[in-house]
Amino acid sequence: MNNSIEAIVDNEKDAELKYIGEKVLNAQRLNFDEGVLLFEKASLPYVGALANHVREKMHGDKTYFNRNFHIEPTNVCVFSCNFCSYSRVYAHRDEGWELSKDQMMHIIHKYDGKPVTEVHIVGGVHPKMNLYFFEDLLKSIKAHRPGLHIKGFTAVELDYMFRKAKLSVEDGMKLLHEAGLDSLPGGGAEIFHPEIREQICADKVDADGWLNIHKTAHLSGMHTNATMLFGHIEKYWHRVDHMERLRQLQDETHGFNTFIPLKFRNRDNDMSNVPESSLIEDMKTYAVARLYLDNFPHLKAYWPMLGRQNAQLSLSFGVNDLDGTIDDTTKIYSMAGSEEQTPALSTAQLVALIKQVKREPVERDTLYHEIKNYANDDVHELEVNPYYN
Ligand code: V47
Ligand code: SF4
Repeated sequence: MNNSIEAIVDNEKDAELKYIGEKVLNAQRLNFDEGVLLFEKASLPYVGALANHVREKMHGDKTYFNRNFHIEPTNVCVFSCNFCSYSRVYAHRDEGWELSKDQMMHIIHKYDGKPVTEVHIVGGVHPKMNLYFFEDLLKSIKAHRPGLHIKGFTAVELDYMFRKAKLSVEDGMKLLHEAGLDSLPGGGAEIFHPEIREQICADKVDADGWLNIHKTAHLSGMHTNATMLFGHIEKYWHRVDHMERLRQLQDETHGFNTFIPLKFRNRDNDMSNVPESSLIEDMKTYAVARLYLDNFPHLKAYWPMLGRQNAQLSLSFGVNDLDGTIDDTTKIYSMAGSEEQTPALSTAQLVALIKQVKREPVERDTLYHEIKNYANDDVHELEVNPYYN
């Protein structure tokens, strides 16, 4: 039997899906309706094979990860996103935490001499932690460790900080960039379409505001990521609409590095009645994202949220990046019901996970410069049981 991707497309019985497959083989862009159709009609093996074809054409077997750590300045938040299990509203701020600059610098110092390349700073939106507080923090981090890449602040946090400081997005971004901010994480995007956004996170920055902040970062020479919170009350077309808006901005700026679909987890939040999506839906979402976002270089599965085994599986559905060896699994997911209770994966464990599924582990920096390829390293520390992990 011929299992080549050409034969898989050729054997597809549905004419529309076959046509989409031919477009993928010819590197032609999918349109909105084709994106929706893939979600609605394609079998998992079909969409997976197409996504894997694109993944291997772009990256071969390479699977990237980095060495990073997180700082979460506060979980106090002025907003009240219904899916969030993490924040404590400002009125109940005594139940939350707020780190001082010294406490955050203490965390930075803990990594002195360790081979981490990135700090990811993200948290709630605290009214007292303003633009100038973070400017000072960024300057102190860079003064202490200039080579550490600072990926920080979602567009939601930035929108609030800039508005409060009465600065334009351009001026606010310039100030933080000059203070040491190197790139933006992808959070806060959720689902852009107002029909859904108004139901799940009505009070924070809207789609145009989010996109404008990322556009401004791109135009000032910074790279950013983009997320999509999926598997709750949205329909397939909302996901495609979300990706369409990102694809259009990327055509303009080429500033996005990575797309990160985030699976909605339903524990301890105001959407606990909404069931979580199935593994099949999750894999399909990665695959369609790989096919639709033809101008995004990377697709990331965030393993603390997805679980290790499913993250391994995603590497056959278009994913080529597993985020990092996070030392302190971010609380936002453990509080929302992610099964990942173990606080960290060592580099050896992450390498082993990737090798188990016959991919090539590559340590990268934030901007995807290769630091080390582990293809020929013996993995001594195969702590992850291949049968029962
Ligand atoms: O925007 C909140 C999500 C995001 C839940 O850029 C939830 O490299 C699932 O954006 N279930 C913040 N998700 C985290 C984030 C991120 C994470 C890792 C890497 C990068 C990157 C960015 O967390 C929020 C929201 O979409 N989130 N609550 C929940 N219950
Ligand atoms: Fe605040 Fe972010 Fe949680 Fe929304 S998702 S309530 S903005 S911490």
